[in-house]
Amino acid sequence: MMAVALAVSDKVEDKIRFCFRCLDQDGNMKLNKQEVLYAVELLFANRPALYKNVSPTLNTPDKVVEAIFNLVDKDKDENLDVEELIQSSQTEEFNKLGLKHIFLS
Ligand SMILES: [Ca+2]
Ligand SMILES: [Ca+2]
Repeated sequence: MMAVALAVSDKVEDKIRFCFRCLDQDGNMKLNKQEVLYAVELLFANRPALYKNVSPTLNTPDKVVEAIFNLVDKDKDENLDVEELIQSSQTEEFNKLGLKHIFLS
């Protein structure tokens, strides 16, 4: 069982690292709010159903970006790094904010 769990978590980590690089437009290994907003706006455009039933606090891309930074940006430097994302991927909120669809699809 241990081996299975490790294999799965490696895969999640690989996917996050891959998507992170795609979204990191200036290649500085950090995602700023603009880069995350771009991803969230794409998600809103492509998967409108995803946000249809969410609370009013998450019904615009800007609000989702704020919520993502509150969750993921542990050191509050206004940038998301890949380790912060991998840590956050274990949480329920990660799925709720659509991060799963951004980084794990
Ligand atoms: Ca960047
Ligand atoms: Ca940070």
